[in-house]
Amino acid sequence: MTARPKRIDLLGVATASGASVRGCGMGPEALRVAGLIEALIDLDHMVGDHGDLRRPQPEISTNPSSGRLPDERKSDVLSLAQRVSDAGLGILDEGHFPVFIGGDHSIAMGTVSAVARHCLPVGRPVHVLWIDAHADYNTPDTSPSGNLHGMPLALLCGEPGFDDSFTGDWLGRIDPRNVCIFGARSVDRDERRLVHARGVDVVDMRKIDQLGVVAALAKVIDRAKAAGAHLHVSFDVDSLDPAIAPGGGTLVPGGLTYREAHLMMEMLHDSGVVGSLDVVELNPFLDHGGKSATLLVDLVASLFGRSIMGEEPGPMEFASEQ
Ligand code: 4U7
Ligand code: MN
Ligand code: MN
Ligand code: MN
Repeated sequence: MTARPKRIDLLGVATASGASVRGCGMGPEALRVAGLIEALIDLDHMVGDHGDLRRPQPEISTNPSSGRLPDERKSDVLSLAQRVSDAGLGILDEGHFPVFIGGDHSIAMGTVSAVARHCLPVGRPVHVLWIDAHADYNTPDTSPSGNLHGMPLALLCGEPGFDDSFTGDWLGRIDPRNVCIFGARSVDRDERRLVHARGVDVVDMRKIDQLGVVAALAKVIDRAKAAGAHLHVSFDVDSLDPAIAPGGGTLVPGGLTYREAHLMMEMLHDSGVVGSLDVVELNPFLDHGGKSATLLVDLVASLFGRSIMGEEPGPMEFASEQ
């Protein structure tokens, strides 16, 4: 059973600058409206809400034909990543459990680097569980789209191919052999070569179909436990099947089912190794009446201890009821 974290601290990052589809900047507010804070309080957790980080100016296009220029979006992503990293480090140094709510997945450059800055100086390894339809391991050379939400893992793992403007606290902090991409079903051609070459563990949907989520996830948990690692979970809404979670800009059929996703969260809770969480890529504009937002809140609640029957009774309690 997990020891209760002292306090759960939410940090919203209201941005879509890493994506080409707009709307996931509204994700943090939608998760609050869907009852994220109330669900955690209902589980007897203390919750702090740090509000949302966002770019200082509104996202107004200066280029009516094709939206905001790639360079503008890139500088947004980089400056936000640094601010997320600093704020996340502050939360971790206080001893609280950070829940980062996106925003597009480029914010994970900041979230994972916060964890690395907190853990690595004291010799604690960082393992990353990246639950996603995609591998997010493109570099500017391999990316078919140029969108930065498809590149955070490559940056975090120190892939070459990024220009000098990408210097920051996130660069090359993570050992790719400590990363597991879980739920993948859309990996680009050259991206596939990179993840193989670097030894990233990819549990794709076929493996999940064959092994089941329990066996597949147990391996990840056992590895993190054996290493005494901090496990960071980065949950992209598009890991879920589009039928149950339509609120994403890059949906791919054949995703995790309702029960598979819940069972994963329940196992992660019981493991006690998870120390930080991202919930990213929710696009309320594309969602169907809050369906995906509500599901995400329920999944986060499962990760923080909600279960169907409540706590398992201990042997004494059980005996006294006979
Ligand atoms: B997400 C893509 F080409 N691989 O790089 C790319 F298919 O954070 C998609 O997982 C990336 O939603 C999706 O643009 C990024 C594409
Ligand atoms: Mn992603
Ligand atoms: Mn994705
Ligand atoms: Mn996406």
